Amino acid sequence: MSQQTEFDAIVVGAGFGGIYQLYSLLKLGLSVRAIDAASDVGGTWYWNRYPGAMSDTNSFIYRYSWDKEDLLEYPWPEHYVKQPEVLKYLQHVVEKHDLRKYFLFNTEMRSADFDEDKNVWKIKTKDGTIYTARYVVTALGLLSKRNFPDYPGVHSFKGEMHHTGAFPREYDFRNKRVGVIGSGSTGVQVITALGKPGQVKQLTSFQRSPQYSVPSGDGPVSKEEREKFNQGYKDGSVYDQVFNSLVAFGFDESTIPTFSVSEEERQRIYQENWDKGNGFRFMFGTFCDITYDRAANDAACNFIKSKIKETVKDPEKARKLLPDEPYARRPLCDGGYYQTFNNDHVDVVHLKETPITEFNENGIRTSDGKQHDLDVIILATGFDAMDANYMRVSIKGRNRESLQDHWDKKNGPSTYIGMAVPDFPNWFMITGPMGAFANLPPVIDTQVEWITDAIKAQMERDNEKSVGAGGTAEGKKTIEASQAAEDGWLEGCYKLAAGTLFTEANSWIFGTNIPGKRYAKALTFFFGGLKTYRQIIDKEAQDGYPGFENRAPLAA
Ligand code: FAD
Ligand code: NA7
Repeated sequence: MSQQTEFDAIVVGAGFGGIYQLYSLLKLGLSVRAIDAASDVGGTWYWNRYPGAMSDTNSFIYRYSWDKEDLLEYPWPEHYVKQPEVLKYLQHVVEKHDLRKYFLFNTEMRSADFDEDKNVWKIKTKDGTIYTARYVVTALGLLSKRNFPDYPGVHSFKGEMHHTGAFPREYDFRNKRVGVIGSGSTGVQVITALGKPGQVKQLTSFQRSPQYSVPSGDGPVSKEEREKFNQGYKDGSVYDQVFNSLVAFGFDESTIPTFSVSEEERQRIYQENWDKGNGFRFMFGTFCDITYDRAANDAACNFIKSKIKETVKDPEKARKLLPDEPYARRPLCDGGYYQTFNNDHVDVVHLKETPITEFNENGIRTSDGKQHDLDVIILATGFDAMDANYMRVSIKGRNRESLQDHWDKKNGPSTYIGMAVPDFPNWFMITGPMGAFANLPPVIDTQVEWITDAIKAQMERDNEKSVGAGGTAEGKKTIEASQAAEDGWLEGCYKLAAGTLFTEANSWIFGTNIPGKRYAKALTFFFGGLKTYRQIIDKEAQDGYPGFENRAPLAA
């Protein structure tokens, strides 16, 4: 029997976003498949298996909000979930809801073309198969295109070299000299894990920009703590707080300006949050102005720097680890990163002082002429984020215009409410550009539920008698964002971002981490917070989708 290729909807991606979207569209009665280039579900947590890989959102809210039974019963023994646990959790959700049969793995989308005559999308995959669907939802993730450094001789290294985003499942570095390039969230996790005694013979961090990292506050969750969280899930207070907050990290953001309190009180507040742990808590839970007021930012930086100096015993290592930029990237937290450098077998090379000049057979040479012999090089060099996952496939909407052409006109990625693009009918994105900057599972839940409602509303508008038969698109109208709506959203996003210090740091958030990136310095998030984001998109739905148009097929 030939394989079915016509569906009501195709979901691309099998991470948090793709799994929930598949589940939700199936519940609507649609015929759906979810495809992924990977060989199993998990997304981020399928690919990122490096030592120390974990979430830096607290466990109680790094999960779906919609499966109440799982919220109460699914185990999370520590305050942060580690990669194998998140992967297992997502696999569990898939099994529990009997979703596995709707996935097509090892199935990479290479192109998507909108057929205006029939109002259907044609998705071509790596093996040449063409799937037809009325609706497409892309959940490609914002951090899945890996960034590789381009040093002279990079391919001549004879040892093992792994990017953290595609790490081998089995490794043993116990007698190996390991170099880690990168000290963002991932580098900090790798170094903290491998720097512990007995993990490797020697560990060298090749660090270009030292970062501000605060303790995570990880540790076992006691029975009493779990009961308290469960009570919060039951009475609704946990998600009431999360969905009505700015960054959705499970704590109340501060409303106090840094210099409205005495120096003594300021230090007390920093210390209190340092002791509680979590990067987002430190950045947003201490004072309200760290991300936009330079003096407030400096004060927070000074507190963290004092902790680095206090923790790292070797003054030369401590000097190298001190950041010299504002505290304005996605905030980091760790389980003993700075302490790791007190181990004799762990060292740091500051690449701004002695840049890498070449990779060679035996390792890495730096500009001071020093040869660093290595057995393993770990590239914790991050991702070409956000729009990159869309740029590497060909997506063509109305008039055969590509998404890239559309974004070129704006000199950067643009969407309406982070989920739709004009002239790309019946096509929605999860975690696309210009969505809310916040803890992602609650953002994903928000977007999936909104997209599902929008599709349902469109089907009701078309007065469809039956769905689920596959290939039901012909004659039906589309739902697509209007150009005016996208323009307005973009303008609002830029206004919101104008005041933030985040624009000053080189990071994936603005695409400034990738040399020569097409849309460098372009905005990629809505910085107004999850609460406001939800209010705006709820109103869009309640008002009958005024930012969207409905168009009949040309051949109708
Ligand atoms: P992903 O999980 O990235 O899944 C996208 C999937 O799409 C991938 O499996 C990919 O193979 C597939 N795909 C992409 N393109 C194609 C294509 N063309 N064809 C077929 N398949 C395709 N976020 C937080 O909020 N808190 C955290 O603590 C946190 N920690 C993180 C730690 C790490 C190491 C990383 C890398 C990210 C972290 N994130 C965190 C972000 C994380 O990506 C999100 O929390 C979440 O997992 C995103 O889910 P998703 O479904 O949107 O995308
Ligand atoms: P990040 O945060 O982009 O960090 C990448 C790191 O790699 C960062 O320290 C970079 O230094 C460094 N880097 C990148 N290219 C090079 C080259 N060519 N040479 C030396 N060093 C380099 O990625 P992560 O994976 O850590 O985290 C991404 C997100 O995943 C994170 O925010 C969480 O949401 C999870 P730089 O700072 O550019 O000087």
